[in-house]
Amino acid sequence: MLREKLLELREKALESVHSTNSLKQLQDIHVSYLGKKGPITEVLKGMGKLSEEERPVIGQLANDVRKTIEQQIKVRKEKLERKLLEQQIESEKIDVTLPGRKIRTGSHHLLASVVREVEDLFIGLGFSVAEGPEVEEDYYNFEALNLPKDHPARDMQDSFYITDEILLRTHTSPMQARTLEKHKGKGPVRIICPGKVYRRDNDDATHSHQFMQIEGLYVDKNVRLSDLKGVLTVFARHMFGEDREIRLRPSFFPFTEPSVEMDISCFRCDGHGCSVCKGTGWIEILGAGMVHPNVLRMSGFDPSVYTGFAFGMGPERIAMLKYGIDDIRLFYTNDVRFLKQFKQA
Ligand code: 2NL
Repeated sequence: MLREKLLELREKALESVHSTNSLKQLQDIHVSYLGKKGPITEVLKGMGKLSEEERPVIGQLANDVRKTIEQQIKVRKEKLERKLLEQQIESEKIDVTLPGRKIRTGSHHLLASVVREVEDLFIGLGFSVAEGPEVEEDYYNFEALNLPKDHPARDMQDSFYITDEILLRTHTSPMQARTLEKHKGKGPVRIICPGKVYRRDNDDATHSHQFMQIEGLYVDKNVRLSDLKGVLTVFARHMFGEDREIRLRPSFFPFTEPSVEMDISCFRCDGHGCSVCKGTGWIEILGAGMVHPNVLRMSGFDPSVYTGFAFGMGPERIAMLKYGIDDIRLFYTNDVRFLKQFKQA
């Protein structure tokens, strides 16, 4: 009777042990068969009723059953643990032969590169870079540049005013006026002023309410228009090729007298006439002139002792010509498809 019970227990226990795939379940099986309140303990309790001869036989059997179950649980446990480890190793496997992920690097904006290129050239000629506020006083933006309050050019340059006396600068010239003032009437002054400027304008392919300007200024004794021509020729050839010729046409700016507009011979057709130069062989690049005596005087320089030249250009225009860009808004809308075409090596 007890013998059959033990054999049946063994069979049932081993069957559960071999059919489970979970360590937790295996632990439960261990507790339920071999624990203090388990069926084998129960059998052993009933041994008192057995005869002298039967007792050691059943006792031996009970121990064997217990040992067999224990041993099979151990075997099963090791097998399950090994399987689990193998699964983990498989799932954590990495393929060391996969190519790495490409690191995408940023680059300078095309406008920044053009400004840098112009700066570097003028630094090489002995100029310093001067930068200043974009929110400017009316005095430096207009008054000090020979544009008095009733000057018609002030209406032409529709500006962003903040108060009656404060505005967003409409050109970088106020920085040049400030620098002249600081030198207290003593030359030489050789500066280049790059920066953002603002005008009230409706944006389209060729206009922007915010754009960049680079202005240059050279004030000293004996500075002549021929010096301006020489410097601008070096500039034109550096930016657009060694074969360039320049041409100065008379023009007007309130802050220079005389004033000129500079053209370069077309870099695409070498002056023969094409779509870039609209058949003229020449391309307009910048405005310039000899600093107006009134500007020198207002900034503390004696115009009978000092003379100077100044010029101003738009880096957007330079970049658009050089790289065939047809819409100024491309500079400000940060489309990477546009920007990445001008990545420097
Ligand atoms: C243009 C023309 C120009 C200047 C800027 C200047 C500055 C001082 C004194 C005299 Cl402090 N002149 N700047 C002179 C001539 C032309 O810019 O078309 N810019 C895009």
